Amino acid sequence: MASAVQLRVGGGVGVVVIDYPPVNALGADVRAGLLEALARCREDDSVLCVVLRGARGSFVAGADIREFGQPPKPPSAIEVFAAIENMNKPVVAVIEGVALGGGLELALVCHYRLAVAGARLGLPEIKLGLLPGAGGTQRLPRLVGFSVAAPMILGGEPISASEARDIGLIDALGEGDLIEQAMALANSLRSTDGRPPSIRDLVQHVEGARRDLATLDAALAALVKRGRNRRAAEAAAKAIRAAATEPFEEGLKRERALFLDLLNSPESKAQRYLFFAERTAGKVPPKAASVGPVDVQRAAIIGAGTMGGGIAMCFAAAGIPVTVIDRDDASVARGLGVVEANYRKTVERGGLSRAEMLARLALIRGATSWDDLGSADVIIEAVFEELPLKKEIFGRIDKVAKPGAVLATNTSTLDVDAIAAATARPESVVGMHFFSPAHIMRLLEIIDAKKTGPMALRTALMLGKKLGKTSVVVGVCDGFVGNRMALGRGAQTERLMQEGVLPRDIDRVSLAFGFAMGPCATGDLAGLDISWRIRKAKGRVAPIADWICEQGRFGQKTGKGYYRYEPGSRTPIPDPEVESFIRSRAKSLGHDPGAVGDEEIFDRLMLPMINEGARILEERVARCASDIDVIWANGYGWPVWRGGPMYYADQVGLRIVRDKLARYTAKLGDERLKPAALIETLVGSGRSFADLPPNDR
Ligand code: 3H9
Repeated sequence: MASAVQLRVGGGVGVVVIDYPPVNALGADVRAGLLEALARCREDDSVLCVVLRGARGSFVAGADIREFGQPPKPPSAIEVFAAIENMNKPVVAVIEGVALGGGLELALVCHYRLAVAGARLGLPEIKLGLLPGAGGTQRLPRLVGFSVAAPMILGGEPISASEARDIGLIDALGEGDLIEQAMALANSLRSTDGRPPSIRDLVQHVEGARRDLATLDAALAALVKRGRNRRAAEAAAKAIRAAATEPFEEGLKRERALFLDLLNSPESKAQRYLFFAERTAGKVPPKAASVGPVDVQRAAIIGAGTMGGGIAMCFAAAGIPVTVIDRDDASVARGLGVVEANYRKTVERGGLSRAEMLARLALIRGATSWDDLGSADVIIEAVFEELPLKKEIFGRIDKVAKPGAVLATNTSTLDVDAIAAATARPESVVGMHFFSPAHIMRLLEIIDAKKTGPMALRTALMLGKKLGKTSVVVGVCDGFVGNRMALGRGAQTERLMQEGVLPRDIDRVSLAFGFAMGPCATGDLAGLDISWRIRKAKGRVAPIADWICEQGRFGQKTGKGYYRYEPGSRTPIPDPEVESFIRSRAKSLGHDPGAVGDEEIFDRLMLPMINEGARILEERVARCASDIDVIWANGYGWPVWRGGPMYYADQVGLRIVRDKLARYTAKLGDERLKPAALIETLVGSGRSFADLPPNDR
């Protein structure tokens, strides 16, 4: 038998163990091994019951994603699953760790399911631009009902073992001797005709859904609307509907056809690319490979503003006690008040239990005294974006922090080398650039400054993982990767407005591409005064953006920015005051408002980002193109089903990118649009960004 699956027979039970590192995915060897093990169990009269489990404390993480796009290798998952479902002896899935995607589908063809506390169960295929392709869309609704199954399939979020028990996805929570418990379960639930029960035969939920298809359709339509990859969401909804309207076998066929269509879609390819890109980005770089991270038992944050509070919430969610320090009691109280209000809103929405809120609040303490810093293993500075202030703060931190503590700055643009130089221990200083709102946004840019030591870097990476972030290590430059590229786009946004293009047109073109928000609405959300302050400090001028700030229009927080907002609403409404200013300014500069078409707007927003990304690679600020894509997909609303800006450029073709950049350089006389040397080199050698090996930063 293939070593990916082991069978142990004894005491009336056949224990089948899937052992296929790293995550027991259902690769070809696993599928073949399962068929063989089942055949042996079927023939062996001493086996009364089969237990299926995963090695190394985890069940199965799904299909082997690395096999997608390769010629299919028999046996198929469908074939193996049918063999399990039709087995003449009960098969019990014992779930530890994760049962995801094809892993949960495997558990659904078993006759009984048992999961231990801490296990996570779900169908995350939608996050890869797919739908469950081995019966998940047909069996899950039959087992737990359509109203529970549909959000699990279209949302892709896994649930806990106790939630799974509550909705009837598993038969029991496992504890103690799991094999014995599995056997007892199979015996106690044995059906009267002696044949093990199959989910495919359950009719109650199907009949219910058929009686009220309008409700199902409305629920599916609402979920599709929320889907990021519309094509995958629509396909998943169709498959779920088929579970209600078609016989089981027909539903399976429908699901399969929809799955195969998605598998070949450019959207899913892009999302699968991002899946592996995120894992590559999270790897410990060689520089930090030989050291262990600091064991972070206690954290401190300096600055109780929006960022500081959000970061504190990340620590509390990870169970790490954190002290938030600000200059006076009022600032601390204000900051912690915002944190508490955020939690309350989440509790009201059902996103957190009251008990969990209280537990998290108990982990966050406010203080005004710097003495508290002495016990922290990591200190994160999150004060205003002003270099002299940050340097002064690091000088003070240096005096009170314990030896070996990691000192992190949350700067989004400033020179981490200069900040580190304010201390006598620059090797302990690292950048940890969280994105706002910090407790929600997944991206963490970790800035590996010139003197950042391996321990500080390793700790930042470990913390990123603990805090549930997607981390990317980058080097020092103005704005690091994300903001530096956004700055390139920002310059063109400003320039387009000077030529009479309205914020709503810029945003419309961005939304049509798939961005969750356009750059103008994003600016309004983030607060326009922040970049105004940075521009003034750096002596930069942006006539339209500056005028908007001079009118006191700082975005949503003042009820107006590029747009206006009704009280209590976040919906941007085009504002005639701004639009007439833009139009008249354009005319005074000799431009014809309305002359720039959508294609040019799109190119001028997109190409500067790609060009800047190429320069970032040239300068080794980022390790590889896919790291840049991870940053944009996780921190800047880039549509995941388009992979990321560098991936997108490769799909368009670098020659086209280069030629367009050259054309806009000539037209606009803007040197920043001149094709980066790296793009010229790659075009010259017929290569793409993806062909570049990771550099050794
Ligand atoms: C599916 O099932 C389709 C079916 O409906 C139809 C057909 C049956 N395949 O994330 P980590 C690798 S679609 C291959 O760093 P963690 C990953 O690349 C699938 N490889 O660890 C990495 O490799 P490396 C539906 C996989 O502990 C290593 O495992 N399932 C797969 O933070 C460790 O990964 C999913 O979408 C895979 N399925 O998290 C689940 N999964 O070390 C996707 C992981 O070489 N996976 N790898 O870089 C996950 O969510 C997380 O990886 C998991 C572990 C929670 C499992």
